This record gives sequence, structure tokens and C-alpha cells, in this order.
Amino acid sequence: MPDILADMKTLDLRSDTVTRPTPPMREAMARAEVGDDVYGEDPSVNLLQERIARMLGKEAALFVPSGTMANQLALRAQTQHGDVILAGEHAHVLQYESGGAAALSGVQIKTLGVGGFFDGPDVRAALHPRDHHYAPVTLVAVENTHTVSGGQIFPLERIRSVAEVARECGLRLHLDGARLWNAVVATGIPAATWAEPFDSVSCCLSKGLGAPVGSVVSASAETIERMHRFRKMLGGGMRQAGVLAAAGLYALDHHVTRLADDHAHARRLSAGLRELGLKVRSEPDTNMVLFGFDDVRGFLRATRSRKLLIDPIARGILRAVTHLDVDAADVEDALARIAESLIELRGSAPRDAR
Ligand code: TLP
Repeated sequence: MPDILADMKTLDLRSDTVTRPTPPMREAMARAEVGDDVYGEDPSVNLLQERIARMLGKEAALFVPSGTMANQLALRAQTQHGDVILAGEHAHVLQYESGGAAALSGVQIKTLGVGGFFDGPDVRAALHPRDHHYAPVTLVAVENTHTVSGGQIFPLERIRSVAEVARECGLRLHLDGARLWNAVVATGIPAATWAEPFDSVSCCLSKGLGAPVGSVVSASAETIERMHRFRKMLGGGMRQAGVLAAAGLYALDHHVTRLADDHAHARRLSAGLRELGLKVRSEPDTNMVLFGFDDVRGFLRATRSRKLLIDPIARGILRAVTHLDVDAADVEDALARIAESLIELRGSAPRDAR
């Protein structure tokens, strides 16, 4: 019997991290001028670092292998063991970095606000009295866009209210901007404006921008100098890394404005899921759609058997992410595969979605 699935394209909506470099990006990588970056001699890495520092209005930047390392270096360089840092609920630094903040920086994380978002008064309320019984609170981490909320944008006004209190109380501010470019494109607010209140900003090239590897952390020259040492300590000093930086430079030139397509695809996906009777958590701000489903295991089985990959992000909540390798036709195809899956699961049209 012919395998009817054999010719079917796999639609991978698990994350925007799954993209593969495009042929022109690979050509740019192949042409990259390189040198030994541990000696600071890789021209492509230097160019990428200078370019991102300039885009974010910071003095300096450092190319690192991952968003996780970018965040962890920012914490390590700006806190002392035993400090408390503040972060929103389900922050990536707390939930998805394998305990790095505790293991590498020795900090405790206290969450504040609701659903990943908070305001200045939440920061003030989370501070301890000045008393030696309490660990000092020394840094606030903001995540924009916020992953577990489904790529929602942290409103600039709320960031400014957080920053005002943080400054007044002498706290450092770190922005986990793994998907800052999505916030930039969705709002039209420049990256430097988003970055301005922060001492350090991490941003990824390997999410919506479609590079295979790489993140950049930006800060003052002095803070970057400290991070440079910790990057070496963690084994993140890379040699002819210009091959990777070239992918990032290519992505900055060609893959930023097109994020608007991903956002439009997410909105279409969200509308289609609603039409299928599924409970979409909120209208997507950027490139993610979160929706509820009681029988997650059944959903995964039915969709995977149709070569559609979507992962849960919380109990009973699935996350679909649009990206460079998903076009408008793929979104319609994904919706058709979900509709078929729901019929299989329910024996009829979908009804009792959460
Ligand atoms: N997030 C991944 C998973 O780890 C959840 C994803 O698929 O969304 N900060 C934020 C806000 C992130 O969402 C991520 C990746 C990172 C940092 C870490 O980046 P990498 O994977 O490069 O270490």
C-alpha cells in the first residue's frame, strides 16, 4: 500500500528555533571572513557585536552560543552569590535554564506580578527591609516578548514604571530580549527605545531571525568585560565563530521586517483555531498562539500522526509558533490537519474545547 504520509511535508510549529538556514544565509556563512575570536580577531564577530551594540544603544556587546548563556552571563556579571533577583512568573531564566541562576550565580529568584508581567509597585513590594536577615535584592529581569504567556509584549509604559523604581532602589535591570525583534516589528518601537532602561540586554539570532546558532548580550563596556571572562570560564569562547556571526548579520539584514509575516500567520492561526472551537488564550501579539485542550496526549498523538508538530507549554495548554519555515499555505494546511485530528478525537466536529 502506498504510504500517503511519505510525501506530506512535516509542519513544525513547536518553536521558531527549528528553522534551518536558508540557501543565501548559508552562502553568507560560507563567504564569512573569520579569525580567532578568543584573540578578538574575528572580523565578522566584531562587526556583529558592534552592530547590535549600536542598534541597542549600548557601549559593547558579546556574541555567545545561546540565549541561555547570554542571560546567565548577565546575571553572573551583575550579581553576587546569595543575592535575590526579581523576575516575572514563568521567566525563562527561572524555568528553562536548567537551574543556571542558582548553580552559576548562586542567586535566588523571587517572582512578582501576574503571567510574566509586573509594574514598579510590584518591584517595590518585593524588596526586603534593610536588615541583615534578608538577602539583598539586586537585579530585576524583564522578558520581552514573554515566552510562556505566548509571545506577549511587555508594554513600554510598564517597563518604564519598573525601571523607575529599580533605579530609585539601586537595582540592576536585565532584559531577556530573546524575541525583542518581534516586539520591535509588532510595535514599530525601535530596539534602542526598548533597551534604553536596561543595564544589559540579551537577544537571539536563532529564534525568529532564523540563524542556526547565536545570541548577543549588550551592556556597558565594563559589564561586557566581566561577561567576557565568565563566557571563557563556561567554555563559551569560540574560535572561527565568524561563520556563525555571518548568519546573524545576514538575518539582521534580511529577516527582521519579515517577522510581520510570522505575526500575521499567528493571527490567522488563532482565528482558524477559534473557528474550530478551540479556546485560544488571547489574541497573539507576535508569533505564538496558545490554546487549551483537555486531552493533550490525544491531541499530540493525532496531530503527530499527520506530521504536525505542536508542543504543550503548560498543563492543558498547547503552543503553536510561526516562523521563517512556515508560509500562509502551511498555516491553512496546519489548520486542516488539526480539524482532521479533532474529528478523529471526538468522532465529530470539535465541541468541548477548554
Ligand atoms: N526558549 C525556547 C524554550 O527554551 C522554551 C522556546 O522554544 O521558546 N529567553 C527566552 C525568553 C526564550 O524563550 C529562550 C528560548 C531563551 C531565552 C533561550 O534561548 P536558547 O535556546 O538559545 O538558549
